[in-house]
Amino acid sequence: MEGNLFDIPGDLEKKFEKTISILDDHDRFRLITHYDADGISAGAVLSRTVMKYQKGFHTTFIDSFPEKVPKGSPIIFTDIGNSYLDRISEIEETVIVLDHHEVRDNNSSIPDLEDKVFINPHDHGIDGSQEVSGGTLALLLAITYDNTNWEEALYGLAGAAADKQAIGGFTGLNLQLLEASLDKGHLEKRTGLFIDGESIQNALMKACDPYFPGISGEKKKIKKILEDLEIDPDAKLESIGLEKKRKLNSLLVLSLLKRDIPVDVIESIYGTHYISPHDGLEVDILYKLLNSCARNDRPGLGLSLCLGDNKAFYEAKEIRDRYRKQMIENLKTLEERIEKKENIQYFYEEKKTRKGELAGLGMLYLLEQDMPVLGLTELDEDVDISARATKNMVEQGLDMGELCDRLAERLGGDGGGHDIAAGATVEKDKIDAFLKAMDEEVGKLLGSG
Ligand SMILES: [Mn+2]
Repeated sequence: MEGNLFDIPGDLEKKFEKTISILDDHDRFRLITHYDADGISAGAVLSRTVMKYQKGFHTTFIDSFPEKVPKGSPIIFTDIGNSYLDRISEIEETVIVLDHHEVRDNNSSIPDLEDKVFINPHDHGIDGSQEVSGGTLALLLAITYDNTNWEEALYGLAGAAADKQAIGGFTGLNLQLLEASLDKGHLEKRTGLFIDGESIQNALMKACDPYFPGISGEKKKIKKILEDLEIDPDAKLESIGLEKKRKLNSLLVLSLLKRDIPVDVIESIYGTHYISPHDGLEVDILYKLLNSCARNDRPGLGLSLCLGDNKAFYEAKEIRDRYRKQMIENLKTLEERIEKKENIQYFYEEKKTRKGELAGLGMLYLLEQDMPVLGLTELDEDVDISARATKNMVEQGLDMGELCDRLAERLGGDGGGHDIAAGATVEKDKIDAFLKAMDEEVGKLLGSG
């Protein structure tokens, strides 16, 4: 191993050393990873790594503690585990946990065990919510294990991007890993719009993140725009000249400015792309593919494509295209479906799994910027709620996670999450009371009520 690759705290380095000796001492591993894009990314980095050393592995995806803990080989948990350290301590097998999630009720009671390694960046002064993800922790382990593993950079950083750690640029450990990958030639840079498709017309038809109101998915409008700018609709995005690129960019920026979308969101439609010279895949596209796989209950497909399965890659692409098409259809009608109270806006959405993303994209690119949005899905007995705010609201003191937690609990439901993105569940006959209370609380905080 290469020691002191990065400026990581000594006690963290010791944990990596212990992990590496476990990797060296065994030739079969159970990899258990989180059921989301960052989890797939972490699982991919470690699966690819152990495969290189002819070690056996079996990778599974979970979103809560496994009902049956596998026996017979050391277990490596990635992107999940910090909430279960007490139960993990009781597992007979050797266990390594690489998880960046912060656990509020601290785990200081967890003893140091000979055959367990718990790697949590928060224990070492590293902000796991911003500076390192499951994928990049796995990458750090892979390159610490063997300095030739830098080609894993694409897969690791995709996880960090999926966990929204690339917004405004990577920072901390993520940034160190990115810069080293660029230095070593395992990633390359280009700048451009964060839209992609077989042609420029196709990319705009499918642009849902970023979403351009009145343009995305509007064939006639797109044709007209491209004609006016004298851009061949069938041309590849990379091949149009700089001048035309600039004009197209300003036009898209304008479509968002008209909606009072904040500058930092508008700036995020264009930026640096990081491409792997090994397979031409870029971080931005890979993480979006992995997101689509996870959201369609196909994390295994995401892992397969990372392991180099071309068929899996095309299938994931199809799933993502289908998803983008549906999301655009939903975004197009979102404004008509929005209902408003004095201080909040909300909408009903049939598909539970879609409403969070829809609320998030709507809040970013489309909806009124002075009230948070709630997406509601009616289930058998409950209403499931996804709440999204803007950065600006959070800066004014709004904490949707705290509100969802407190207001739902008061009504016998439960909720929680982050300041900017949160969720709750309440019984159907409590939803009116929940919305009313939310409206009042938001009004108090944002002072518009
Ligand atoms: Mn994660």
